[in-house]
Amino acid sequence: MRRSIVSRFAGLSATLGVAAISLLQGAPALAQGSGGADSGIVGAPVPWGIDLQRAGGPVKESIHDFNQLVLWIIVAITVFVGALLAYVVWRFRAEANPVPSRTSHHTLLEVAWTVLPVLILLVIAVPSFRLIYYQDRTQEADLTINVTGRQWYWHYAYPDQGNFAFDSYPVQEADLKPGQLRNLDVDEPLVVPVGKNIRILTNGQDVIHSFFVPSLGVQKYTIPGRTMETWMRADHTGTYYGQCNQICGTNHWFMPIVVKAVPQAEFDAWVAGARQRFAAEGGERPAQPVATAGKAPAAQAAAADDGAVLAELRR
Ligand SMILES: [Cu+2]
Repeated sequence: MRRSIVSRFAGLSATLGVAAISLLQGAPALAQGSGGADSGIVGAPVPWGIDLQRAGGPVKESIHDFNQLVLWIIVAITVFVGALLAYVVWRFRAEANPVPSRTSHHTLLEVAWTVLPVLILLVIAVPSFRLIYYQDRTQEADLTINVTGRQWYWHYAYPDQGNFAFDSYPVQEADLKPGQLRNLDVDEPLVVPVGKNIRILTNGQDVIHSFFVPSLGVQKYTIPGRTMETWMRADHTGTYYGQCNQICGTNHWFMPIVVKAVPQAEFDAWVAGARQRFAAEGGERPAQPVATAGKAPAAQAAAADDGAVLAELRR
């Protein structure tokens, strides 16, 4: 009995240590990449990063707040239980307490340790539900973007800006330019105006994918035959990275997401250029043969076929 209490205490000390470390690294800047003054925020994972990614908009800020609340509740509980265990180990050790009490019930205590956790759960539940509904959709959308998950790339459409559409593929490692992130940067990022509420409508073409950009606090499944809604807003210019985070097949890794938040004027200029560029390309581009090389023979063959057909059509 004594040994088991000691080992439980040891386990708890370890838990406390982890909690203390989490607190020490509370400064969000530690866990994030930080862009220069020109590039704005960079929302991306960094080596040895702990904590959530830095918030680029209001949804992620709310997630941070909720995370802080829960963290402090966990810390308080851990400290309380740890202190209680330490006291019991010391106070009721065999030397100090040779004749153990045979008490097995204590009504007041039992009610307390039932009611108190219920109250704590209520304190967590209320802001949790509020956050879920806040993330769910925006009342006032400034523009809508349709996001389609496909095996294995993203397809974006801008119905409010002339309904142009394009595909987004990752940049191959050999083609990375300085500052670009391996397995995260793409050839055609999703460009959005800063400070605007963007309604995201997701759809899947083949299997379930998931549109996930952690620094903007957005995650939504893309399900075939079903349109789902969410929203995001970037309050700071910058580049926000994400990935498909639903295991969707061989090239699941092949679906990074880049959201570039730019000032309205820059967005308008991009839209004007993009409408021409993607209209000329019919909104679709052949899958890049190099992209699928050595990954999935079937996909590679299909991509090569599509590419050949489209290349033929263009001649
Ligand atoms: Cu996917």
